[in-house]
Amino acid sequence: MTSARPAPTGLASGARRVLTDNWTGSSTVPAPGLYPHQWSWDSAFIAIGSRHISPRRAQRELETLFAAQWGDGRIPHIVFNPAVPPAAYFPGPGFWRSSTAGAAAGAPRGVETSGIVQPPVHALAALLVHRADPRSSARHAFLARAYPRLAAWHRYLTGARDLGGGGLAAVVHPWEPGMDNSPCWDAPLARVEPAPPGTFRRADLDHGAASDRPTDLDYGRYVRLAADYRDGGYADGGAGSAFVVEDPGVNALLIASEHALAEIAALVGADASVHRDRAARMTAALVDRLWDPAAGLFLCRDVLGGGPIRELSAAGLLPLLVPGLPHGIAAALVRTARGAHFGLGHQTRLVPSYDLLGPAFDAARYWRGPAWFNVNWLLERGLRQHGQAAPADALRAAALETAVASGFAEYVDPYTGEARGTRGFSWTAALALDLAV
Ligand code: 9YW
Repeated sequence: MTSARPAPTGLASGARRVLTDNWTGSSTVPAPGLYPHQWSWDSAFIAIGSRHISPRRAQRELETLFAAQWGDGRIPHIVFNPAVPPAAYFPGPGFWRSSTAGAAAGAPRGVETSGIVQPPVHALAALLVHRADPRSSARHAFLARAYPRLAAWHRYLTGARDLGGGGLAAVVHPWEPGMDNSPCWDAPLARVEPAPPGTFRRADLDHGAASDRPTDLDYGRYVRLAADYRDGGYADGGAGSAFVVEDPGVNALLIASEHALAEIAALVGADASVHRDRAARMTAALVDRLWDPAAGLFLCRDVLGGGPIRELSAAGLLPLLVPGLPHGIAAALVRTARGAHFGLGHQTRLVPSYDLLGPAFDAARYWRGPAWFNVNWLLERGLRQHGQAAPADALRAAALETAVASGFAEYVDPYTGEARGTRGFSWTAALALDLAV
């Protein structure tokens, strides 16, 4: 318990019910219907919560994901469940064709996956899962088996994905940073010729209001980028990529996970210093390449367009999670979070995904304004890490109340807390449970 206030009534039982209903026997779906397979960063957040229900189940959640890792180290953003009908989700296994199109990159043969990645929260999740029950973890050699997987994953991101050449990991698709239709992608995406509307069918609109979701034009561009990446054998660094961006959220999570990996290395008797050194180098690169003192925020960088993307996204606050962040920068981030653009502690109930004053702000539409529980969980942790106990306590209380009142919604209106997207969303339940215990 991090604060004296008790969790709202029904939180623990409701959260447990969501996680139990969404568990398939080997992993947890983000939400039945809308997302019927296993998603990468969802599983990391889910494991952080489900460790409080069953540490062994949380270990298995991550192990199922790790089993789908590619030979080049990438952990795919979706692991497909072969029992789910192909029409249930788009783009499904027939689109990505990982076992054949990804063969040169070492895609596994026995399981179908997507070919892109999501933010690397996994080492942090693995460490927290271990700590929930070190004896169970030791009995199953959980960390000893996870460590080489996680090390290869980070090597992929810091090697093949250093597409800007400045020591940060780049993303090659708007789905990779996990914030699909963030206004940060509008400018780089404008260069992408959309796939024609009649060439694919959006399954997501069977489950969600169109006004809460990305537009058809967005989807046309997502499909084009993914198809081009697939047709190039999922090779990185080729001339063909039309979207290459350095995102502060992805890199902050990578650095926080690199610190966790150093701890894991020490626990399994490996060399922790390589991870500490890499975390320090990446922290310097993050500040050097993405910190914008005038904005008081980290900005995304359009690697192909050659400069910072001047949109204020909650991803730019996530470096608060980085342990060695210079004090002056951490203090500026806290001021920005509490200022008029994000309204923490006064204007908003939870921190919005995007600038309240930004031209593209929309309180209902996905990553263009709504508040998400994973972002708020990360910020709560970051605030606490930088000695901001009072705003962290307030954010925690607001997240718990909103999680229950919204029926564990996928995302909410940042001002009112009104539920948006799907309900019974796994990471909302998992992270609320983690904040409550
Ligand atoms: C998609 C599963 C995923 C999340 C992403 C979120 C959304 C759409 O749902 O992506 O079809 O992959 O933007 O962060 O992992 O919950």
